[in-house]
Amino acid sequence: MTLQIISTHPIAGQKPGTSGLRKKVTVFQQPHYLENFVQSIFNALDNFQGTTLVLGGDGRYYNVEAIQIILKMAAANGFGRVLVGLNGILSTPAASALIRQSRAFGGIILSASHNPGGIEGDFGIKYNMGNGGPAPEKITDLIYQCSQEISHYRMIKNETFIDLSQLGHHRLGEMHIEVVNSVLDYAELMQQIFDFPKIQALFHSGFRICYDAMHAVTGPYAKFILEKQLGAPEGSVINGMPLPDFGGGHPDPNLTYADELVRIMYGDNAPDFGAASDGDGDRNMILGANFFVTPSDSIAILAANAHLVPGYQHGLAGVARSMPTSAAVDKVAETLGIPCFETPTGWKFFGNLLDAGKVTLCGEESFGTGSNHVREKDGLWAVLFWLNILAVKQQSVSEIVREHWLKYGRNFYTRHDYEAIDTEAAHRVMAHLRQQMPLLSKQCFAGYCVQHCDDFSYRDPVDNSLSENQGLRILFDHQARIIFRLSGTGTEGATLRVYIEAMSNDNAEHTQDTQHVLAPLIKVANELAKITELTGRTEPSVIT
Ligand code: G16
Repeated sequence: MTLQIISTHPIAGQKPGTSGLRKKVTVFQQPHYLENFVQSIFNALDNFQGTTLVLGGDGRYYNVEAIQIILKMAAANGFGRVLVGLNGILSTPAASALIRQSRAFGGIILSASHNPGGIEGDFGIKYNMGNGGPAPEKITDLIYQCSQEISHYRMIKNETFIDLSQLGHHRLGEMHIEVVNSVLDYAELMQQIFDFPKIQALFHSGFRICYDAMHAVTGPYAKFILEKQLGAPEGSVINGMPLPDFGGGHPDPNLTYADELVRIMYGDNAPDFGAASDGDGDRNMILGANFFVTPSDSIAILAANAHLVPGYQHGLAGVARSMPTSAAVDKVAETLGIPCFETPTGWKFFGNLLDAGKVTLCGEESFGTGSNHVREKDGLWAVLFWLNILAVKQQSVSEIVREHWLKYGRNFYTRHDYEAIDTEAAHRVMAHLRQQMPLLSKQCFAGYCVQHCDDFSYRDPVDNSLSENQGLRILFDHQARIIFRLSGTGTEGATLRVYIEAMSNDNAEHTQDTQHVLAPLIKVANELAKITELTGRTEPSVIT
C-alpha cells in the first residue's frame, strides 16, 4: 500500500477544550479538518512506532467515517496495532478500560459526549494516554501548538473500508487491526468490583429499575449487565439502541434532557430506581421514586458507603471533586479521616491523583462519578455502585439520601446554565465580575458575608503543574458559595455556568425545595454578574 504525504495548512481554532476538540459535524467534515487534528495528536506524541492504539467512539453521526480516516493515518504514522470497537463503538469508560487492559500506548475517543448528534449536531475527538485517562493540559497544549504549525499529514492510500461490523482481524499496510467487543471485558471488570449475586437477589425480590440509555452508547452494555447478567426484567433499559442522532434527543442525563425518565420516575407506580447515561457513557443521573439525587450528593453517598462494596471494602485512599462540585463529599472525607482534593473542572485533573494512589473515588457536579478502576468517569459503574448499596442497605434511595443529610448536613446546590449566549457578552460578564471582586470582600448580601473571592487556580500535587483562571469563586460565611465559569465543552457561542451552594444543618429544612432555599443567593448571583443586563437573558436555559 502506498504512503501518501498530503500538504495542508494550519486551521484556526483547533484548541481542545475541557474534554477534547468539540465542533459541529459540518466543521469536522471540511477538507483536512479531521486529518490535521489527528496528525497534530500524532506529532505531539513520541515513540509510539509499533505500539497499540485503541480507537472508538459513541456511535454518533460521522463516527465510522472518521474511524476509517484515522485507521489509514495510524497505519501511515507507524502504529503496530489498532483495537477498534465493534461498529466503531466504545463507551468512554470502556475505552479507558481497554487501553489499560491491552497496555496500549493510548487511545483516540470520538465523542462530543452529552452534546446533540446527527448531521446538524456535534462531533468531537480526544486523545487518552496509556493510563487510560484524558491527556493532561501539557499534551493538549502541545497538540494545539502542532495544529497551528502543521504542513502535511500522512495517510495510507486505501480505497476499501475496513469492515467494523464483525469481530475479526485485518491488515492495513504493516498495521494490524482487531475489531473487538468491549461489552464482555467491561462487564467482567464490573463483576470484579460489585457484588453481582446481591444485586441479582435484589432484582429477584421484585426491585424495579428504569435505565435510560438515551439512544446512546451504553444501551448494549446496560442491556447485557442489568438485564442479562443481573436479572432485571427485560424492558428495564429504555432507549437502548444506539443511534447516530440519539433519536433526535439531547443525550445529557439531567432533569431537563432526560425528560422521559423523569416522567416515569415522578409518575404513578414509579420504579424503585432510575438512572440515565450520556452520549459516550461516562455521565450518570440517579433518581429514586419521586426523588432526584444531585451528583454532588451522589459522590458523597458513594464515598460514605464504599465499605459495603467488595471493590472498596478495604477503604478509600482519598477522594477528589472538581471545584464547582458541592462540599458534601468533603465532610465524608473528614469523617473517614482521608484527604479530599479540589481540582479544576475536567476529568483530566483527576488522572495524576489516581495514578499516584492518592484518591480512590472522584466526582463532579456535571453528573460524573468514577474511581481508580479506569481513568474516566463511568456512568454504568455509578449505577452499579448505587444498586450494590441499595441491595445491602435494603432502603429506598430517598431514605439513604435523607439519612446522609441527617448525619452530615445538607449542601443545597444548584447549577444555572445560560447556553449559547453571545461569546462577547459572556466575556463581558466574566470581566465585570473580575472587576467587582476586589470590592466584595467583607460585604454582605442576603444575609451572607463574603469571606474570600478569587479566580481558582490549581497546583497539581503530583507534577506541580499550575492551572490558572479556572472559575471565579465568591466564598461566603456559613459555607455558602457562588461560582461563575464559562463551559469548555459547548460548540455554539458561550455557555455561562453559575453554581450556587448553601449549607444547612437544620434537619427540618432538609426536605425543602432547593430553588426556594437558594433563591436569595441566586438573586445575588444574577445581580453581581449583571446577567440580564449584559446577556439579555432573563432566565437560565437549564437548571440542575
Ligand atoms: C467534560 C469533562 C468533565 C466536565 C464536563 C463539563 O465532561 O470531562 O470533567 O465536568 O465536561 O465541562 P464544562 O463545564 O467545561 O462544559 P463530558 O461528559 O462532556 O466529557
